[in-house]
Amino acid sequence: MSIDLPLWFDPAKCLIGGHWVAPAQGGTLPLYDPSTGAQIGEIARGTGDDIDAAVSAAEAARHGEWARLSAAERGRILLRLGQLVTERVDELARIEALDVGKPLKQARADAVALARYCEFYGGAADKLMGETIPYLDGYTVYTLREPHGVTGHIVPWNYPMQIIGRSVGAALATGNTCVLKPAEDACLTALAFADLAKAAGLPDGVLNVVPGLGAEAGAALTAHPGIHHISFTGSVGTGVMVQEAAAKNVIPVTLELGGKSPQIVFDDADLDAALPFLVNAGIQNCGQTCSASSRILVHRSVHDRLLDMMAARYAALRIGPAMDDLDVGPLISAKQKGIVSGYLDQGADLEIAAQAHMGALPDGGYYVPPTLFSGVKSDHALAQSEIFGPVQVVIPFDDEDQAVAIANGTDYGLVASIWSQNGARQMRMARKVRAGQIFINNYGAGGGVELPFGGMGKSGHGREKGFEAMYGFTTLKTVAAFHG
Ligand code: TXE
Repeated sequence: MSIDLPLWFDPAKCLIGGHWVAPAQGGTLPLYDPSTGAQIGEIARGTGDDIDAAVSAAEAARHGEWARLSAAERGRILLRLGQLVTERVDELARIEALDVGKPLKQARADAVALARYCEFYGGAADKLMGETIPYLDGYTVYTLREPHGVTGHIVPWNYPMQIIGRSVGAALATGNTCVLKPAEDACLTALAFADLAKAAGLPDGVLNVVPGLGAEAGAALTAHPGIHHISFTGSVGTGVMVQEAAAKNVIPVTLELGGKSPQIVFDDADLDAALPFLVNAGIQNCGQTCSASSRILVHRSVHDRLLDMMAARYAALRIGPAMDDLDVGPLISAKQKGIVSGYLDQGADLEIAAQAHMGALPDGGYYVPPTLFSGVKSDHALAQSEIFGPVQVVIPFDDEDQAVAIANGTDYGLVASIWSQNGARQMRMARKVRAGQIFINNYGAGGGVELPFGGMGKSGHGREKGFEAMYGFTTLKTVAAFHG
């Protein structure tokens, strides 16, 4: 049992106050390779004791050297970190592919995005400004944007590097210190990143990482009275618990809770241009993407034609171990395979328009067949629930109003796309569809780190990415000076 990678850090340790330490209670958790189901190592099982130590270290660090650095100096550290990530992109991609099971190319894109977050927030660190406010005669009034203090970051397993980049990157740029709790199913790149941050010159204690179970380390972090802000990406159920814990300490919380995102295809759409986006947005990372497009809403007049086109693309999908770098890898875990298989069973009464061919796969791997259902009523469980697997449903509509009603007819509102050549329709739909990001004649826009991202409804609240995230990681102070 060994990790077949040259790791330059010990995954059974936490990083606290700049030191690699074994968890206080000495626990470990098994590390599985999703591509084979084999146990390949052990990771640290941090608990409340380690969270206490990490929060204390972050509290001390926020009053130390970190507090005295100028915004430009903070930015330079992030830029150096971005450079170190760039130098290690291929190693980080291999670590992530092994840990998460995503095809190597997709893991590499995540590592490149992590470097971009460091660059973006490094460059933005000294560009966040307050305002002067015209007020009564004899006053000068201005606002200061100050860091919250110690920020908690609970990260899921689907895109560890991207989510750490957007969350920790923005928090550091604005002068906060961080305690990061990566997911028990995928924590290796969080540890790798923290080690690179140390090498980039981030002062000890500014970024602490405690791997562990959600119910142990995660719950201890969210309830900790020493935390001043919490940022969470994960399921709605856990998000509610995180928000309840934050409410008890009266601290702000940013929640990103996934979605049931539609792509809406009108009869005047360029179907050839849309096709790769329609399918890729459903199967990327084996469908385990918060902004996955799991609903394809299509105008009835082009429904059958589009279905045939999508079915041909599904038939060509290649599935296999992460390191084979095909189109689709395994799911993250046996638990996730159970969840997705349960949804496939619920679709037993539906028409399967396409199902990818599985071929010969390692026995213990967590594979499920990418599946496209058609003739799905919009109130069916498969059209309502976040499946978080490579499963898409196609739903026909007759006019714009009906498309809007179906698009907005779930609890979620994360992203949506509109495929149409009609400019006025694009604008109307962009206004009417409930989602934090709307794409017109594309899906995802390449995932730009610059683009504010977050949900409406049960997809969560607060915005990550771009400059907008920096407002969320600061608190505003108004200074009113009377000078006569
Ligand atoms: O999520 P959890 P799970 C959705 C997706 C998936 C489902 C279950 O639908 O099928 O959630 O996945 C930590 N206090 N998404 O069980 O439990 C946990 O350790 C504090 C959507 O993995 O939400 C991990 O770090 N933290 C999503 C993180 O929360 C706790 C990404 C996510 O785990 C905790 C992942 C607790 N009590 C899943 N319990 C997205 N928005 O992209 C768990 N955690």
